[in-house]
Amino acid sequence: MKIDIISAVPELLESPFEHSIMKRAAEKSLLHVAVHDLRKYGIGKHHKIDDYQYGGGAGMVMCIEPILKCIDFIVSDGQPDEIIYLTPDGEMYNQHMANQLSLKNHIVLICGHYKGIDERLREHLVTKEISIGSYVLSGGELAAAVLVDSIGRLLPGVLNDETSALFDSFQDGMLAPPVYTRPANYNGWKVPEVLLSGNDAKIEAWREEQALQRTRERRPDLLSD
Ligand code: 6GU
Repeated sequence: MKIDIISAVPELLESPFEHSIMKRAAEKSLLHVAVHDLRKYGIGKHHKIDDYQYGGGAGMVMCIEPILKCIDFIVSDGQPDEIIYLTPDGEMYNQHMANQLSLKNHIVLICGHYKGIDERLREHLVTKEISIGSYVLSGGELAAAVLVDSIGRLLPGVLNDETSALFDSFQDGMLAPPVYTRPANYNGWKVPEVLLSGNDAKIEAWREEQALQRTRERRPDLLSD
């Protein structure tokens, strides 16, 4: 899979994919992430990428041309399946969307800044608009990192059995059960007895019950979906 990210602050995306699971995905050539510096496609000698908004009001708007030029460059390497604009007024991101996007071959992420991008790009270019939560970020870069990580770990071959995405919270519509490691008793803080019992069926039943209870308490919305 290839993910192109268009950013006015590419420095923000220098490290997130260079460690741990994302690093392994790149090394195995399962995921290729390319970050494009929007300013390279800026207008005039100052490489302008934003301008005042028509009708007045505070805040700059990202111009059409630099983004289209960057897209032209990306498309020369093949037509993407989706061009996604990251914006607080987009569709709320969730595991289902991550699963769907992980099935695509090539997606482009456009990181918004300031007041956002010219609306005409949203009408004519963008195929999906995504928000990662009900709060405002200074730019779409951290949201892009969230998408890349959540999608990348779903690609076949990225995770091994131990880290299998099948056991993630949300993947079966439930939160994950609590987990424990040694020692079994830390100054009186004890691991639940059942986990030490060696009875696989009992342990599995306990985990299911805990996952259900945790989901009921913390995210009842997941159960009603
Ligand atoms: Cl995708 N972008 C920005 N700037 N803020 C956000 C967001 C995205 N999702 C939630 N807040």
